[in-house]
Amino acid sequence: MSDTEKAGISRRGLLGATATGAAVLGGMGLPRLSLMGGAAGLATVAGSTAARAEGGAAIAPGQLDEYYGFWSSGQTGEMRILGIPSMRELMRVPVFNRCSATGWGVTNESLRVHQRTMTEKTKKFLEANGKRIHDNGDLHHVHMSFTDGKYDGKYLFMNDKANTRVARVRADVMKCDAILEIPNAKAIHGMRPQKFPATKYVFCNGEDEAPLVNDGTTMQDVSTYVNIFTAVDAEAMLPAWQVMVSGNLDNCDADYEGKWAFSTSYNSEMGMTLADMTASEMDHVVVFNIAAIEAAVAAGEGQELNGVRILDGRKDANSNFTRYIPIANNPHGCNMAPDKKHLCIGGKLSPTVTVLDVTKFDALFEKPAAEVDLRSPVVAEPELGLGPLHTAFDGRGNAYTSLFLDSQVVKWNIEDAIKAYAGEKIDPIKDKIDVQYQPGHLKTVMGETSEAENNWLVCLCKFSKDRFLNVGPLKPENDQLIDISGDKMVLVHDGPNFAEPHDAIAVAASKLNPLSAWNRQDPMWAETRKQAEADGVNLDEWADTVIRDKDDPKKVRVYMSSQAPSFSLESFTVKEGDEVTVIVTNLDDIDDLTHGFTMGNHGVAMEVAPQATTSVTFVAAQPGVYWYYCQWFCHALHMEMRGRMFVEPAGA
Ligand code: K7E
Ligand code: CUA
Ligand code: CA
Repeated sequence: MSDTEKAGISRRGLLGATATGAAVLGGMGLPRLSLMGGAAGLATVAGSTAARAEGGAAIAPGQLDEYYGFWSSGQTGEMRILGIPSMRELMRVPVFNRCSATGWGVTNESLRVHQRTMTEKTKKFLEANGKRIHDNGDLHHVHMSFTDGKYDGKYLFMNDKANTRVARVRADVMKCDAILEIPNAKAIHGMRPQKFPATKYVFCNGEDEAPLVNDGTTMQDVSTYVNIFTAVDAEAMLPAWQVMVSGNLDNCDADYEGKWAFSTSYNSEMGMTLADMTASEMDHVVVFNIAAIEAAVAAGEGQELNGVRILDGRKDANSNFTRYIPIANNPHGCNMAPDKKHLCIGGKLSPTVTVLDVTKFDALFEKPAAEVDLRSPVVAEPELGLGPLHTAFDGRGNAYTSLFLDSQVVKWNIEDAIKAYAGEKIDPIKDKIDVQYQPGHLKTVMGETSEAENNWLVCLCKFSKDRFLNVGPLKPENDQLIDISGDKMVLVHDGPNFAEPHDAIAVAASKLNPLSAWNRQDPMWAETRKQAEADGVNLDEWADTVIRDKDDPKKVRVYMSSQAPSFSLESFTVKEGDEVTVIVTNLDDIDDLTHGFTMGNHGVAMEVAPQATTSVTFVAAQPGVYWYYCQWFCHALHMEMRGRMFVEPAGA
């Protein structure tokens, strides 16, 4: 029963309550819900009944959300932070994309992060191409690091399907500090941190298959194609080991004992066309045996390719690294329940979710694969509706599965599904709710940890169609907020969102404590500080030095400080064609006092947050006067925070 029901008032009734009613509820331990925000806070939702019903979870101005929502953004390539339950967008964190506001993808600090890569070959390639990076990404999944099955507030990890990469965001500053291009694999899709005992590995699924040695010699021979599962060392952000598998890898998750990782595979057929990929009756879930893999890696088994040890876990190899559990054709979601026991596999083409008891996986490895009943861990397979994709969980034993084709979320009970599978006459389905429209991932609060809560469900709908004002042929997605505190699910908010959040997590605000100003010694600009030291410049003081490199006279370094409302340099002079590096340290340490540096007509702009040192390198264009300015509103005299770059003719 929900708190509001306990109070004898239905949520919908509550939504229609007057400010007086709201004030009463404000004393009922629900101070953060909008409806209790008092008259002023209700201004935006006090329209029609419909508007009230759907604006129900807004938070009054000035009130903070209870949860951080970390959203992926698909092909936009960034991570987004939303507040839950208000669904207000709080921040965008550029990761795989080029960001005009912050300079991500152009600043030297971001380029160093972008260029962090495994192979010497790639490094050389990047160096040879100067600033060339992939500045697009397809970021489907974002997950936080764990300690003991719980979010530890340290890192967020995310995948880039487009360029086979994994990135890490530091939760103390909410900036990306590592991007790893994974060798040997193709198209990292499913990605999950190890839950227990802590996130030592980030498990990464390779979705597309390719020749293991992909040098163009066997392109047409699909028998040389393999799929690769990668464990990335979460701290070093380098590949720890890889396993070759049969069939592609879609979504993955990990258990609560640190023994297994598991991945769904929709193409066990290893087909190249749609017809081929859907030809079989059954696909599979691959179970990875971490201890067996680690032992083999330590013993130097397998082969080393591009600096990573690869083991053969394909079906024919009959190894103890993997088991292939048959699942109805083309499964998708792979979600471990907070009960630490049950793994739920979304059927996608099949109307079922297959429930696997992970405590039964040990038995699969006790004998060779051919001698065990690979379906023996299946404890339930409820028929839930059409197009089951992903499953989320509350802390009461309930599961919530998105039904893509039915445009619904179905709430069902895991234990009841197990009883029904065992033959008892019991309907595991508890409720269904229409969503708008075609849901993919859905998320409960901390439902991917052992601390699942029972209040909110966010459903990420792939289509919004008629839910918002028409903005042209390209429509927003629709992230819907559903109240799951009662027996019935209640839709409380529509949240339009830009392309294309696949996944999200909700984390209690108490788990995080981000900084309000940078630490001057932050590793992000360690290299820049080292260069400054070599140049005899103290970045902790007002710096206004222009240095021409002794060894490479085409290179100029311009050291500046910022303090509202001025830069330390009102002008500086360079020559046409010079490679100019501007280094700005923001000496302001007041909360929220971010400056910026934009160089006119050079395609250069960057954020300089409190106490940050950021730098950007560009080539001085044709002779003339160029204005630079602070583009981040910082002061009443912010417009006046500007200066000139004089570019002299090259020969002068
Ligand atoms: Cu969109 Cu997680 Cu890439 Cu399902 S995946 S919907
Ligand atoms: Cu400094 Cu605007
Ligand atoms: Ca298939």
